[in-house]
Amino acid sequence: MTERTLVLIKPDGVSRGLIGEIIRRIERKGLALVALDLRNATREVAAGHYAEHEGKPFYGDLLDFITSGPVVAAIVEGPRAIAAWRQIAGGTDPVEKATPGTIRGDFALETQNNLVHGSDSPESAAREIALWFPGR
Ligand code: RTP
Ligand code: MG
Repeated sequence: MTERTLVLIKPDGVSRGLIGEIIRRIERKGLALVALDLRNATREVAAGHYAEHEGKPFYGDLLDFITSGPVVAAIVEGPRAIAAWRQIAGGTDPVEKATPGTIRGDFALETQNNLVHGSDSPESAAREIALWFPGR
């Protein structure tokens, strides 16, 4: 079943020059890019995006981080795209959870600065796509 997911390359991924590397892995897996945009997230979009984490100890730092520089926002499509992208990205903690061969496992060291985001369910994907790409 074809599915859509919202992918972000976070500010650390952009500033470290990893856009090409990350896009390459999306395409190599066989997933399709159906929208792609470099932009600065507003505080409002960032807060909407991470609403589920409001109140957690890392929430303020997370909003500061995600608005600290440009991000790449993308809609990625394919069979089981949500799980497929999370497989490529690797677990949230790049050392304890992400395995070598994943984006986080290969290129990241810290849980906050873990390079990429992917929607975690069809409901999250629909909400996040509407937030980042209204009308898409
Ligand atoms: P994401 O939403 O960014 O795809 O990552 P995820 O599902 O793997 O992780 P999630 O639990 O949704 O956390 C969202 C992002 O918040 C930062 N975080 N920091 N310092 C901490 O303990 C902590 N925990 C999470 C990470 O940037 C994580 O990706
Ligand atoms: Mg998440």
